[in-house]
Amino acid sequence: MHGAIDKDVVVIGAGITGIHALHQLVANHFDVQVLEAGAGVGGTWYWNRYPRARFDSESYSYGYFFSEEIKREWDWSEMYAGQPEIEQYLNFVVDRFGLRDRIRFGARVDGVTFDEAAGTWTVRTADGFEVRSRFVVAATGILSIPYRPPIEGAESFGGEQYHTGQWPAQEVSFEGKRVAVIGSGSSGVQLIPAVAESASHLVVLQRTPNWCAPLNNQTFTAAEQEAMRATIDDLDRLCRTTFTGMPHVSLGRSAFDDDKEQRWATYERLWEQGHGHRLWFGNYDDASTSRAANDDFCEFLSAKIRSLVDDPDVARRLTPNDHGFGAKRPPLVNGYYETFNLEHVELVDLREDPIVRILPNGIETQHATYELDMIVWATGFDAVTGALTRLGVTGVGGRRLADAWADGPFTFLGLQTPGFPNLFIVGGPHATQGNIPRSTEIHVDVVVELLEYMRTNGLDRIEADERAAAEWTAHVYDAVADDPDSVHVAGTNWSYGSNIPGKPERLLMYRHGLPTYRSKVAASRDAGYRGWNFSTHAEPEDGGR
Ligand code: NA7
Repeated sequence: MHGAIDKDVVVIGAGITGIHALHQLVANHFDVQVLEAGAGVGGTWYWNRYPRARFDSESYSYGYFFSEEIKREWDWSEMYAGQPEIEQYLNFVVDRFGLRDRIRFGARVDGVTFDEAAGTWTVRTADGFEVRSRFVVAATGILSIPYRPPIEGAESFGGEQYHTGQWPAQEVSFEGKRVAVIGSGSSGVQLIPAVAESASHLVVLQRTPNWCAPLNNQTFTAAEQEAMRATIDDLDRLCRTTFTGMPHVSLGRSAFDDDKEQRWATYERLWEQGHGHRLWFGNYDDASTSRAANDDFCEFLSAKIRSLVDDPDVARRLTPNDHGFGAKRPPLVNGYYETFNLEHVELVDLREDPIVRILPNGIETQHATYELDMIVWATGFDAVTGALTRLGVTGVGGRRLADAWADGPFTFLGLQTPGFPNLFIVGGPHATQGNIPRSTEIHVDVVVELLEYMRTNGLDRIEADERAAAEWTAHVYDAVADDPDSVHVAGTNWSYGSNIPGKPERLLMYRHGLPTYRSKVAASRDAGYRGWNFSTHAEPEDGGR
């Protein structure tokens, strides 16, 4: 290998995926430096520490499967663990394998520059640290840049303001306060019942209602934990067979194979007993793909909302009318709808009464003024590409990644972009949407496999082939090619980038499912790593096919 380097690999981010990458690289004898902006590990699970933040994938299915020690030594206390336990888990993993001293905390990367002559990357952080490496692995997460809509007057507000995605470490008290929550996505609907418990008045400012499903969480007994540990390899195998990497399997028949009474009895059973996303993925096979089946299910859900919310007008405003169930990731709730029956909780429909401005002492809408002590922004993220385009990545010929992706991300397998050799992205754009760790573990394994292949063969430069990236990106978009029966209806959706004004609307995630993703990786490998161009830095040679 040529060019003086400090480390073989710099990993950016110490969240779920970065920690996994660190472990696998160290286990394979690569010298690694991790740079992490936070003061602790966890990434998304470090920053999103708002009350009641929790998994909506089953805890055991979300944990790491790569290590027998972790599988044996860790017990989850709940079927859907809360943020504090998730953060503990990630700290446990880091310490169990002695990885902490490889991580530099408080290190926000603001420059990643390719040196063509040396064939190396120089990674800089905002606090002036600099490290030169042969490879960079960006594990910056898909939900790591909080988005606050630019509403006039926000900086003039004299009370407390928080974003769910950047929640402070010290306790935030809602006790006796007049609080507004803006946004009703997954974060908002988790937080809102917690705020209602102690606030003197809560105003929920909702632009678009979502189809929420009951979480039906449960705590595990010691016997249940033991049983989960004993069968964890079966769970691993099951998650490998499903489209999303979640342990739910659809019912094996179409909605209209049953008459209405049977169908609604099935929905009722799923609502009462179905955990997590079972309502979505354990439903009739065509519940999310056939318009008629989806409409029928949405009718059931609308009736549920009406049964849970006392005021029919509030129930109407909480019922979506612009998208079908599953067109957006359905938030999972615990007591959310019932919160609106409380005297001191108010729902403002921003489509009927938009925000005009934020005042020093509250929020002014077109029809009212709300005096407030606190505003909580549950307004989502510049998702998927936001963190990567802010890293200050400059590749071959001084080309910026942000410019290369101006029209949307362009990748091969979601792992690399042509023009940025030796820079890998794990769990970023074009990664499979679903159960995140089940998707990103494949990325980590492929990157480590490629680095080992290069080491064995004396290669030190790898770059995605332009044509392979064009084919891959087109294949990603194929997943949402026009389908007359589709339940996808326009509206904002972070997985298309449409929640951020001005961001190009592109499908940002891979929607052909994990089994297909795996088969694409295997096809490349079987064809001698087709789609990648390898060379040694001294004598470039085309190893791609
Ligand atoms: P989401 O799902 O992007 O939700 C953001 C919410 O903020 C949503 O209700 C938005 O309404 C609302 N929003 C965004 N901009 C505005 C403005 N300008 N005015 C009013 N309301 C606004 O983010 P979350 O953090 O809840 O969840 C992200 C993911 O985390 C989730 O999908 C799970 O995978 C876990 P809109 O729908 O755009 O009308």
